[in-house]
This record gives sequence, C-alpha cells and structure tokens, in this order.
Amino acid sequence: MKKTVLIKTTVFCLLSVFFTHSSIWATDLCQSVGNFKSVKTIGDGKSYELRAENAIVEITPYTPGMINIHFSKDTIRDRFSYAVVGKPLNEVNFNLKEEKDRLVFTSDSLKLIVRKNPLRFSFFTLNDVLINGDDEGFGTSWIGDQVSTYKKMLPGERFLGLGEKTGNLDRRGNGYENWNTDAFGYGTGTDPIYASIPFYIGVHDQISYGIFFDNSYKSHFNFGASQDRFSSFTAESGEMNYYFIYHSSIAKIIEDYTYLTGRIQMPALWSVGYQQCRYSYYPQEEVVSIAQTFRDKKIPCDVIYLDIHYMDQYKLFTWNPVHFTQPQKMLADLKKLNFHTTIIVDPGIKIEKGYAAYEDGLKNDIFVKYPDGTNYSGQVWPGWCNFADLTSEKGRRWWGNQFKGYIGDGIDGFWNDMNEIATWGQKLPQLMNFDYDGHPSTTMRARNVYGMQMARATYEGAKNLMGGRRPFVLTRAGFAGMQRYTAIWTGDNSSYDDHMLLGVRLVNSLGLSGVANAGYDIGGFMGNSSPQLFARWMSVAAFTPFMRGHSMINSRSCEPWAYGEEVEEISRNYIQLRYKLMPYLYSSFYESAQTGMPVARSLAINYTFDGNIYNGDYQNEFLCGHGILVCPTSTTRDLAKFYLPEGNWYDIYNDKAYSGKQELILSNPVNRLNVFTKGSSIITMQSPVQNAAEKPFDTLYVHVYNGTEKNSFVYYEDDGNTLLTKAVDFTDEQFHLTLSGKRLSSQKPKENQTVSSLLSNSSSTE
Ligand code: NBV
Repeated sequence: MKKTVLIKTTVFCLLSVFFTHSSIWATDLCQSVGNFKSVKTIGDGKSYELRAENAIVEITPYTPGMINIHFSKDTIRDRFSYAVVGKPLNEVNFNLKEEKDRLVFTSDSLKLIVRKNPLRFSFFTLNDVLINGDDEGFGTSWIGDQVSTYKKMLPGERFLGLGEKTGNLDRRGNGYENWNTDAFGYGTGTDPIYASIPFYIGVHDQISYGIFFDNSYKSHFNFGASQDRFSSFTAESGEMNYYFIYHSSIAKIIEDYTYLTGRIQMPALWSVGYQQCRYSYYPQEEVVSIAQTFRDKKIPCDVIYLDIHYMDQYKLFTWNPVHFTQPQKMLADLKKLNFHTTIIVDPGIKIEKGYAAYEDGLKNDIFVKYPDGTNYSGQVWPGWCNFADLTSEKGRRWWGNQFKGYIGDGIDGFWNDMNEIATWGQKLPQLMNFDYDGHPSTTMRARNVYGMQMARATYEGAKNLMGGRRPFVLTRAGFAGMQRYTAIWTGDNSSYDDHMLLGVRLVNSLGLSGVANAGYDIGGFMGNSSPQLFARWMSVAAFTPFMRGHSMINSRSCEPWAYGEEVEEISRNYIQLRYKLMPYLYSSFYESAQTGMPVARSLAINYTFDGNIYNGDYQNEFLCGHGILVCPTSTTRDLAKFYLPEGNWYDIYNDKAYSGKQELILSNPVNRLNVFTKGSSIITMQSPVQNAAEKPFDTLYVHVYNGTEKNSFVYYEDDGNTLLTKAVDFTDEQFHLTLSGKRLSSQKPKENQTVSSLLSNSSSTE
C-alpha cells in the first residue's frame, strides 16, 4: 500500500515537471494562430467570426474601404476603445465566398483573402493586385502576452505617418515605440516622445493603404529595421485589433481614419491667431505689458500664456498671491486689449492638508491607486502629488469642474502639460490601477491614453462651464483620437535649424495621422536661437495650424521683438500675412473638421508616388491648405534647393510663374521664405487686422491662380466663438467657389459680403 502511494507521487512529480517546462516553452516561443477551423456570420450578418486552432478572429467592415480585423487567443475580451468613435456603416456590402483553401471576402472597394492553412490575411484590389498581405511565415502570432502582426514588405514600399515620430517622412528602415514620454531636450532621432498614434500609411506601386492598430499598451512598429523581410506591429499585451484601410488616395485614407477616430472641432477663431508664451510671464503687470507691446508695435496677436509661475507654489486651481494679486483685473485688462489668456495645467495635485483641490479629490476618491488601495504619489513642481484618474468618468467630471474658478475669472485656454504622466524620476510605476472607463487596467494599458483623457476632461469641463463658447485646449501627450478635444504642440524642442525642420515634419506627420491642429515652439524651447533662425521659424510657423512662440526659463525671450528690429519686421510681416490669410486658414480648418484633411499637408498626400518629395532635401515641404506650397529650409545656406511638384506654381511675392516637376535653386534670404501658390488654387484673404476680434473690411479678397485644373474651395465663416452643436454642416455660412477653366463661380454668397476677385494673374478668371 505504502509503495503504491509512493509511485503515484513520483508520477505526479514527473508530470508537473513536464508541464511546468512545457508552459515555459509555450510562452517563450512564437505561437501562431494555426490552421483554419470554421467561419460563421455574427452580429447583423455583415461581420464574420473565424476560428483557428489557436485564435478567434472577428472581421467587420466599417466602410467599403475599411475592415476591422480583431484577433484574440480565445474569446474577444475587450471591444472598448478610447480611439474609435465611428460605427460600421449599415450600407456596406461584404460578401464571403468559401473555397477549399481560402476565404474570399469582397466589399465594393477591396478583397480580403484569408488563406486557411495556416491562417493568413491578404488584401487585394478588386482587380487582384496585392495591396498588403501577411508575411507567409508569421502572420499574426504571440510571444507570451505580446502580440504581433507581420506583413510582407514589398520592394520600394514606403511608410508614412505614425503621428508624432521623429525621423524622415518615409519611415522605411526604422523601428518605433509608442510609449508616451517626457522627452525633455529630445533630438532629431529620439523615440518615443510625447504622443502615440499607432496609425501608418503604406505606399507602393501606385497603391496606398492605412493600418490603425487599436491597442494602447506599449507598441512597436518595425518598417524594416534590422531586417528587410516584413513590416510589423506589436503590442506588449492586449489584443491584435487593427483596421485596414484602402482607397485610391491618401486623402481618402485619412478621411476613413478620421471617420473612425473623429475629427477636430472648429477651433475658436482667436486660437488660429498668433499666440505668445514664455516660461513664465509674471508678475501680472508684465503679462499686460507684453500684450500692450504687441498692440503698440502693431504685431497681431490673440493669446498670451501663463506658465507654472501663475500658481501659488505650483498648486493647481490657485493664483500666486504675490505676483498675481488681482488676476481678474489682469484678465479684464487683457480682454480690453482683445487678448485671450491660456493657463498651463499639470495633472499633479499637491498633497497638502487644507489645500482645497487635494481635500476635495480625497473626499471624492478620484486619485489613481496602487493595487493595495493607497493613492499613488509622485513628485512634480509642487512637491509630492496625487493624480486624478482621468480614465474614469468620475475623475474626468471632477477635473472638469475644477476649472470653474479660472473660467469665472476669464480664462478660456487650457494648456495640458506633463501628462505622459511626467514625474521626477520618470519611472511611472507599472502596477497602478486605472479605471479605464470600467475596464480596470494597469499603467501598462493606461499610460498612453492618460494625456488624451486629461485633454478630454479639460475640454468637456471647460465646454460645460463656458456658456456656449469654444474652449481652446492644447496638450503635450496624446493618443489616436485626441484631435476630437485638443490641439497638440511638439514639446521641448531645441533652438537649431534641424530641430525647426524636424518640427515641420512632426506637424506634417501628425496631420497624416488625423491630428490637424498642431504646432511647435517657435524659436525652440531649449537653447538660444540665432536671429536668423528665429525669423525663419516665425515665417514657417505662419503657415502652421497652431502658431505659438515659447521658450524656456533662463533662455532668450521669444517675443517677435526680442531679436532686434530686422527680425521684428520679418515677424510682423509673416504674422500679418497669417491674419490676412485667416479666411483661407479658417476654411482649411473647416475642411479638416469635415474630412480630416490636415491644414499642414505633407506632399505625400497629393504627390504620393513622386519619389522626389521623399528626398531628404525636399521632405520638409508642405502645402498649407490646398494651394500654398511652403518650402522651409535651414538658415545656414545662402542658396536653397526646392522641389516644385507637378502642376504650375507662382512665387507668392511676385507671381513669377514656374512649371512643376522641377528642382529649383533660389536665394534664401532670411526675410523671404520660399512660398508658392499652386495653379488653379483659390485663396481667400481679408484686410489686415490686429486680432481675431477686430473686424476686417467687408471685402473678401479671392485670389485665383491661373491653372489647368478644375478646382473648388469651400469658403467657411461663422462667428468664430460659439460652440457648434450640430455636426459640421453649416450651409448657411459657407459658399463654394468653383474654378473651371477660366470661370470662377460661387454658390450662396454670404449676406453683406462682396466677393471681389483680386487677380494675382490678370488672365486667371473671366
Ligand atoms: O511648465 C514649464 C514647462 C513648459 O514651459 C514646457 O512647454 C513644457 O513642455 N514644462 C514643460 C515643464 C518642464 C520644463 C523643463
């Protein structure tokens, strides 16, 4: 009897050793989805569920060109997404034909062919041209919790977008990580930096497609770094949930992507004006004096910023009792000068007995917690702080309500900084609990979305408190979909030429990735700009969606007059030009709000297959709106090389005509940024104003440039301030200008406004 028991124990021990080892191996090796088992329709009959040996996959068409592929090891556990707001359209055709070795799904725009053994996904045009397909060997697979999809990399394939990523326009040969990071003093190749947008666009053989990987864990993208076999996307955990988008143009891909993740709201008109910042303007008299200097010097400006020194010991929702003794009076004085005021807000709430926000946060139990239920504390400007869980409805509501005092005082702009979350030491513990809107998660999943949820809480709170006026929110950290709530700036850049050019690419890349309202610190946050660089930076920024001068404490000032008379004059000229272009810029924002098309457009959007635009010398060029080509170049060269893409072009200053598809070498004086308008473009302008509240003359100038293309432009105008409650469909306040041959026609001209065609080129209209 005793013997038998012993034998059994031995067998059990051997078995357990075997299982332990086999499970170690199972998690260490790459686990494939395996072979196909079954397929059935689910939901409303348009979605399909595929079962394979080691995975379940849901396939859902969202639009004819956008298909969602969602893998899970067992059951799909989580459909929750902060990024996605678009729903599958009802009228999408999506049919399945099952064959012996494969499944063929067909929509009105593409075919998805799923090979059965092993399961591999490939997308084709309706004429059977490969758009993008799984790597035959790997497809989708897991290593432990880490999940990846490997796509075959095609000869000559380029990769664009991925949001706020340093490096070149074409990302081939590089790998990237998404992990929102306080990247103080980042270099031109640093990765990651502040915001994460796991969306990219692939281009090859007259074909372009987009892939949005909806997973907020730390993710990795490899576009041929250290290998040349595949492009891949990987998340440390969570599910492989991606949206494949195919269209005939990048513009349409962005349209679908922003259908999915949302578009910008119409910004307050004043926020499209020039904005002046400094770390930090104080005391209050200094703030008003800076604003007054803009008016005295006749340099247009709409916004002044208060950085961290406006607070009492950096405590949020307070005023500094020494430097800001009469904040309401200061704000009223600024208002009289037609200035709006934006304040910085960091997420940390100082742990201090008796401090109202802290006590209230404790009472309402809104702070982020460790798993043992104690509040997480980290050190930032005010000292040790707690942090509201802004991934919970309750936390966001609490946060939003805290702005009551500031809004009552007259603040209408909210600058969200340090929301990666940045704390001294920069090692946010991984084990903290976040609500993740009812899907409890650790920092691992919540970190990348925290900044976006802070911007959302700020936007929603301010919107509720501002009596129907549009708040302006600016964020440093963000995630896919942030464009619904906020503009973004590219953090702590540096005062050198390559960083200025990097900023241009970052903004263009954000635009390719759904974020139409973006900008950078003009002059560079860190270091001291040269006068030439500052002047050039101002001129480039005049064509950038968000335009703000900002610099670091103890560095050179960054007001337009801080670099002497010549630079002041150049700055004034370009800021003034921006204000004259306001009807064009604002209409371009309207286009972004309607279609997702960014204001600053990488040339990859319109000239996707022209290899020259990816050339290192030309990759910084962009279109501002549909018709203004901006050619930023460093200030270190007397002559600069440009590339004019297809079409015909006019020098914006003297109307000199150039034909496209040519490289140009022109002089590069600091007072003259090379800018061209496109043949057939329609550019609306107004008389000069000093700020957005000042009414221009009642004449709208419509510049039409002679060209061969048919073009149309939607001119849009509203009061610039009132929240728009309905979706963007404001037919009363817009009119379409259509240029066909030499005839310019307009529909629905606005009351009390004359449309006069001021022709830059006399033969351009009838
Ligand atoms: O609040 C101070 C700065 C701010 O001016 C800057 O724009 C942010 O990116 N902030 C970072 C905190 C730390 C700066 C060293």
